[in-house]
Amino acid sequence: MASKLFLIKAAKPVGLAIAGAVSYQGYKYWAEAQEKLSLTSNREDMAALFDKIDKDRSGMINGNELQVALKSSGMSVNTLALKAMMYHADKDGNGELSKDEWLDMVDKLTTKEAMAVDHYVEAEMERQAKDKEAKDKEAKKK
Ligand SMILES: [Ca+2]
Ligand SMILES: [Ca+2]
Repeated sequence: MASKLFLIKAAKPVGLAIAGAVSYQGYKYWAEAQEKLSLTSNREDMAALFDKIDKDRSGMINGNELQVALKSSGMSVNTLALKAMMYHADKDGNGELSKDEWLDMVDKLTTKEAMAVDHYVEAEMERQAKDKEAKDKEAKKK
């Protein structure tokens, strides 16, 4: 928790830092959803899943549709979590997920690079926390 706060303080500008934090939270929820929704790297399956989640067949997945899909797979998300998820995946910012945005998100979750990025973020947070600890110790010595 402390390392997360530090990351927010360390990054500038503040608006971007908060966006980054929300996006990171969203990513965490997506990682959980990956298991629940059984997301795989099979694009055909994932395109079919998109159509299944898109209940009104608008060609877009909105927040409600995502929430219903998650709930029926046993993952209940609150409004904030849902917003973070949509925020993370909604590249053009129109508030809904197109099939391309959906497939990109699934790709990100199911490729090895995505896992590497996730580990990188965690490692970076840890490193910053340790840096701060070391600096605090150094400051006390003087
Ligand atoms: Ca829809
Ligand atoms: Ca969109």
